[in-house]
Amino acid sequence: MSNHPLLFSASMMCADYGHLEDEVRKLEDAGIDAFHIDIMDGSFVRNFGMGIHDLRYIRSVTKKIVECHLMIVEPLNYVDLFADIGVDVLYVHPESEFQTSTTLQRVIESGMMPALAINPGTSIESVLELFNVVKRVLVMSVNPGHAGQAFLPYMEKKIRKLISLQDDYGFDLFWDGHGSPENILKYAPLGVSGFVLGTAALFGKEQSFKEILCGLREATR
Ligand code: S6P
Ligand code: MG
Repeated sequence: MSNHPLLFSASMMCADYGHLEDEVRKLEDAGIDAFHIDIMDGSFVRNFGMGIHDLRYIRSVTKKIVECHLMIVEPLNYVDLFADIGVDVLYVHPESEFQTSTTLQRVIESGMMPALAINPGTSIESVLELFNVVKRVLVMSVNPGHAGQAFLPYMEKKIRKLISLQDDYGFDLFWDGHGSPENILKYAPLGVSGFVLGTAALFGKEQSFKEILCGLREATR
């Protein structure tokens, strides 16, 4: 488990696209740590998330960490593209191809941080060896593809198990899907290193980004 402060990443598919640069500035001003970009292909998941142009734009207006969560089939074909755009952290799904270890190797060679995102239905045992090569594991607590979904209660056992594996394998555990204040307050002290914030905590609220992030930092200190 890392000794770093808790990291918060903004799920930009939940942002106001009419004022994207404003959203980025306000999030930076509020102290966000990273921008989370969900890339979908309508095949691995039944939705289309953000596109390459959105990603390039956000990369061009911030110096903060930009992380891409690839929900696409055959991600190996696109690793170089994301490296060229200047992505810092690349999450790939082991369910999306046959040879995820090859893809992760390519991510390492391209200079990005190798990271693994795992679906709710994927067992820890089936991907355990990959934990040796990634720096982060993103546990999906909802099925991938959409924001605004409910937390799947059967994930609790898996999350606790992943927390206990962090030290042995040397990865940090991050959380994606319904990262609500309640879940953050419950699981951060147990050892989850970071949360992707979407509609459950950050976007579409009456409070400002700054009020929300300050409140979360205060409550998890
Ligand atoms: C979902 C995607 C996520 C969501 C985010 C939404 O497939 O990977 O990054 O955008 O989790 O958060 P929330 O709070 O609306 O569930
Ligand atoms: Mg995501």
